[in-house]
Amino acid sequence: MTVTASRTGRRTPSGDGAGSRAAIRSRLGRSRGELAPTGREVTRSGAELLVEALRQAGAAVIFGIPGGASLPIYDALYDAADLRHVLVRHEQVAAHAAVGYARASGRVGVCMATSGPGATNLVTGLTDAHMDSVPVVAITGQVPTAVIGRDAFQEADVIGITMPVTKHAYQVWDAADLPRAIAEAFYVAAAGRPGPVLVDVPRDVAQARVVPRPVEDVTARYRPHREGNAAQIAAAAEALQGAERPIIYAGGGVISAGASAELTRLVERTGIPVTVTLMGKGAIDEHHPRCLGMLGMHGTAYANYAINEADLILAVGVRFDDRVTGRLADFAPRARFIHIDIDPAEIGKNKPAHIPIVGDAKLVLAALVERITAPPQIEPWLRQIQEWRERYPLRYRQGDQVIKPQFVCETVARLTQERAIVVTDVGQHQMWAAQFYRCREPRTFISSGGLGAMGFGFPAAIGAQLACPQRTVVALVGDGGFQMTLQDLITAVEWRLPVKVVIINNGSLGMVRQWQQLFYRQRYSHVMLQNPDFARLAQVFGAAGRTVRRPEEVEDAVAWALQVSDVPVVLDVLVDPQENCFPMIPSGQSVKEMILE
Ligand SMILES: Cc1ncc(C[n+]2csc(CCOP(=O)(O)OP(=O)(O)O)c2C)c(N)n1
Repeated sequence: MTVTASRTGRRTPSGDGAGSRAAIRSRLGRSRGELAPTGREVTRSGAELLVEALRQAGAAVIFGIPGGASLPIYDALYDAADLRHVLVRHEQVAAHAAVGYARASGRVGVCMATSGPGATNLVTGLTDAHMDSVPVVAITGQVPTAVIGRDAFQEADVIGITMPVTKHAYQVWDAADLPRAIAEAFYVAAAGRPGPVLVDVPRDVAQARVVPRPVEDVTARYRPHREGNAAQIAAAAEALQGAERPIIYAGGGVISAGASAELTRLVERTGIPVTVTLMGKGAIDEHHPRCLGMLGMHGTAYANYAINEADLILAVGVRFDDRVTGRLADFAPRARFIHIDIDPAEIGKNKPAHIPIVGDAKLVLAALVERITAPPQIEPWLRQIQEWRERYPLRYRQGDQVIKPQFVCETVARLTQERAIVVTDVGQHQMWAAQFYRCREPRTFISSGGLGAMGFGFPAAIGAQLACPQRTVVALVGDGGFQMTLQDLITAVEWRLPVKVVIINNGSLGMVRQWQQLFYRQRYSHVMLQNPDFARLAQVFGAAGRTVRRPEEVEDAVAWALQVSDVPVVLDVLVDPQENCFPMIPSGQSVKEMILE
């Protein structure tokens, strides 16, 4: 048998302009080559090497769907009983599930798709992982090297398409390069600021038989700077000690760095109040007396007032997202900023940092705590914040007729003692969940933060439940978003995953309806939903389902859902269709324009 593989392992780093068809064709012209083993060595197929490399990298669960271009890989997976492959029903689900898996566990999530439509279906999930800095490795099949760039059947230029939304994308042209590419992909995905990495494997490369080579040190070419600069850390400590109105603004970077204990220690050592982003929920126990909950567009009024009046902000693992800052010029106008981030590109991107510290949040916060000798004198500031807290609490009124969505979130919080892993979809319910479910630990609140991708919640809950089989996983979803990926109820049934899906059913695309009401003169353009009977639909899939219509049924229904242990549960909770999510800082505005209720 003639074995064909490229001699040059094609490695396509992001940013080399490799996306265009012309670029691919010209690369083709340059890189054809034959590599034939002598016959004496033991050869293995590229697909076998890939599967072995996945095992070596510690992959335990792969979410995917096979196809023509990935057939050789799936053939190798046939013999890999130790690698659990979860056959989902849509590749978008595979990518979101890999994200849920990674965010709940801290391990790299893995998804797999065939070429063309399989690969393009991953793109939303990869973009979500990119925006929220989640370590994911996506493996895609590709058409054979001989036809790449020739509009072959099911060909898509997945490197070009995903280049802007991955940390790195490889197309492997030499089967012998696969072990290194996979090892490197796992390392790059998790190292420094985490993110998605794609490995594209042409079918003939997966089929080619080659002599394996040992994998060199994959850490050599990419070593993010982890230790913060000591002088800057000392300056930060001094600034914190001298501040009168300091506040800590903590984000998802604290959670990915595993820096929650260090953050809590800093808060306790200094007494400085802390507010978290949507991604930062769980970075500190939100029941901590110094925690002000979430800030930003739908954050607590007292967190936003505190940020607005602060004289010093310690921003850690955050990116000054516009949902947090509103109009940048008006964000914390009197404050100086200390900004800690592993990604130097973040520092000064949206707001200039007076004390920039590039480094791993865990190491930097630990060093900073050591440097604090005298806590700042901030009693008047704490009193002021307490006053705001009492004057502007999160509130809603639950009557005895219609169910308020906030009450559903609070009931879930109460009955789980806030010890569950909560995964949300995108919309009003997401913000109510963020407001009323106060997280105690890191990795227990999972939401599509940066991208805001509807359809994320339920698949990510599948991933979280597979990562943490012993934990209660609750997916709080909207009736709109759930319909984007609900076909995978059958996957959850098949794997006996007891995910609790709680639909906050307001009969509309609620968040859009809210904006139309407030900012488009109540011209409700294409937001009302005709919904199926979700409870019956769940039962058809083999899941448990129940419809909840009245306030007094909510508690019992949630308690019932929590005790189901072997199938997914769908609670279709019919809530007040008029309810809006407040407080709200309208898009692009400032605290001054905050709508309280
Ligand atoms: C894939 C996708 N399409 C469109 C949007 C825009 N969008 C943001 S929130 C929202 C409404 C969500 O409705 P629903 O899922 O019912 O949740 P609710 O706001 O009612 O809680 C829409 C359409 C989006 N975020 N994602």
